[in-house]
Amino acid sequence: MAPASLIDTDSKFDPDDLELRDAVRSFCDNRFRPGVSEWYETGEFPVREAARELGGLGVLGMHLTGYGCAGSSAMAYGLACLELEAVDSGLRSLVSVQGSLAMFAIWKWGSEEQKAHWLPRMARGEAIGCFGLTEPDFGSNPGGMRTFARRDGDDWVLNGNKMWITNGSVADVAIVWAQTSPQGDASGIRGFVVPTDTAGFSAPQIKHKLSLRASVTSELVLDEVRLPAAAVLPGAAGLRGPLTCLNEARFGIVFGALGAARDCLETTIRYSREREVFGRPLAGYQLTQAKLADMTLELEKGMLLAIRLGELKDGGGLKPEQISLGKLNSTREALEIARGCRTILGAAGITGEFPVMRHANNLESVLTYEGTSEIHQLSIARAITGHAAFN
Ligand code: TGC
Ligand code: FAD
Repeated sequence: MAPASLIDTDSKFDPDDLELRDAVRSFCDNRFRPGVSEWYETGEFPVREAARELGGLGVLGMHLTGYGCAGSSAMAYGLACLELEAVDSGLRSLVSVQGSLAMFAIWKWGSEEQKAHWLPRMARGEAIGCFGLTEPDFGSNPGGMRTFARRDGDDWVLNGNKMWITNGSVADVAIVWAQTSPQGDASGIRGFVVPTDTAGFSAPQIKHKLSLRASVTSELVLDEVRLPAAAVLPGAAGLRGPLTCLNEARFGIVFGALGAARDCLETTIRYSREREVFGRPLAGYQLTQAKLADMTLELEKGMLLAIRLGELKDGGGLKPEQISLGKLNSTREALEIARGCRTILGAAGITGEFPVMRHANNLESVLTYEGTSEIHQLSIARAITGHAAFN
């Protein structure tokens, strides 16, 4: 069990949400924790099997309503993300991309046919989704995307490349964002539901990652991919379409990254009490205690911010710049905590025997995806100054 929070953050959650949190924690500890170090080392993660099991647990699209989704509170979704990421960021990524990006895009912007066709199977983990926004030359600035969808009669024909796409090569369906305006107006960006067995679609896996190794990351290649008129997401026009989905996944990361931090801290407190240096436990030295106290403080502060954002989201009033505060804080501080914990573990900290360096390496990706720290700083600063400094 995780150590109790010194400020009893559990008292801020509903009993039902805590019950769900405990169920996710226990499932992940039993099912995923034992194998995760090896999956990370080999870079082989059984996505399809894991998706079915996570579907059975009810966490895929859990905060959506209808179509086989649980309709949980935002807070419960955040807590589930926290427990998933306490095992590995790759596990939380799977759930984020499936539920908050691919399923949410269909749920929020899709037609009734698209929803009925994909969502129940995706909620059960029988169909896997991916979300293709980033391109090789357009990551932080997706508005410049070059993937193009042209009309041909009633059909759409897609050409282009997406990069760094989680679950791309194992997905059954890809949500692909493409420009439809020859002038490149941001308002021309549309979303397409692309079954991955469509001719012209391929998804080579990206190898040699040193972070998020228990997760599949791929390129998407779209070469004259012909889709019927019904493949477009009717509700989404402009950059607002994909960015609205990012809000959902970023919210999950606010809680999720703190799970990785908690796991590092728990491991390190245990280690420091057992490890003897100069004849007595490492935990008894003031320098170690200062580090542990500071890291505990950051984790508690991070939880308070996450809980406040959860309250705002459950109340229906969470704004993008508020999510940016949480995403920036949780990822930055979780990475600092992981690195601080690594120093306390000494040489043992660099091995896979402990989860700390794996979390630290994963958090480098988490710091970057779903908007880099710099993008979130700019988003916060735009809200407080009224000046947009992105370009
Ligand atoms: P900007 O002019 O600010 O906005 C264009 C339109 O979008 C609206 N908008 C938003 N809508 C909803 N939510 C948000 N967060 C929004 N931010 C902006 C805005 O109101 C406007 O709408 P309209 O109707 O007036 O046209 O756009 P910009 O081009 O200046 O860009 C803003 C910026 C830089 C913040 C945005 O491009 C951005 O967030 N960039 C970061 C890209 C990013 O995060 N990519 C993530 C890809 S997916 C991923 O990483 C998955 S990782 C796997 C995992 O989660 O585990
Ligand atoms: P760039 O945009 O090239 O940024 C490089 C550096 O420049 C960063 O430090 C950035 O902060 C900084 N920078 C950029 N603009 C500014 C500015 N205006 N002012 C100051 N500094 C700036 N994308 C998807 O669409 N779907 C996915 O499923 C997905 N999964 C991912 C999984 C992993 C493991 C990783 C690592 C990435 C994934 N991504 C995914 C891509 C991710 O969203 C992008 O990597 C991210 O948005 C940053 O884009 P970039 O890597 O092109 O960096």
